[in-house]
Amino acid sequence: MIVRNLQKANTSSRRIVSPDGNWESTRLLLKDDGMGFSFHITTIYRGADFQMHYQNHLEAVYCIAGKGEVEVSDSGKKYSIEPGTIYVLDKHDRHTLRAFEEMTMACVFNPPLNGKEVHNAEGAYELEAESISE
Ligand code: 9YT
Repeated sequence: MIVRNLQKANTSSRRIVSPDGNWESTRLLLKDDGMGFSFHITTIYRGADFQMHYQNHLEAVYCIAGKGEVEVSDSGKKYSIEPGTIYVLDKHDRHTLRAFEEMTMACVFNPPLNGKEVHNAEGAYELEAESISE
């Protein structure tokens, strides 16, 4: 069994702060854990407005707190995000995420992240990345 605690993980190398200033994410479960997915608690900072395109991953994002919207780039369709909303990028959808308030999200990635990933120029994570030490 694996048991971890978010408050403790927040003070470890599991907490990744995005260099673009839009988000931070504490990665509670990663590839090395062998579950076939990774699980993160992500904070999207208030005012963030950025595009992502997870070409190499599927992602599900559940909103725990805060308010925002996600816009699907191909269709221009916008969906409000509030506590209880889940959006699922089942088609590797290019999308823009906007935070009207700071948002707390639970994120699941398949395949799992290694640990240190931040977005590349296209808003994707590479499949190869450094893992974390603890
Ligand atoms: C919702 C989203 O994709 N935010 C970017 C950070 C990502 N969830 C992560 O790496 O944990």
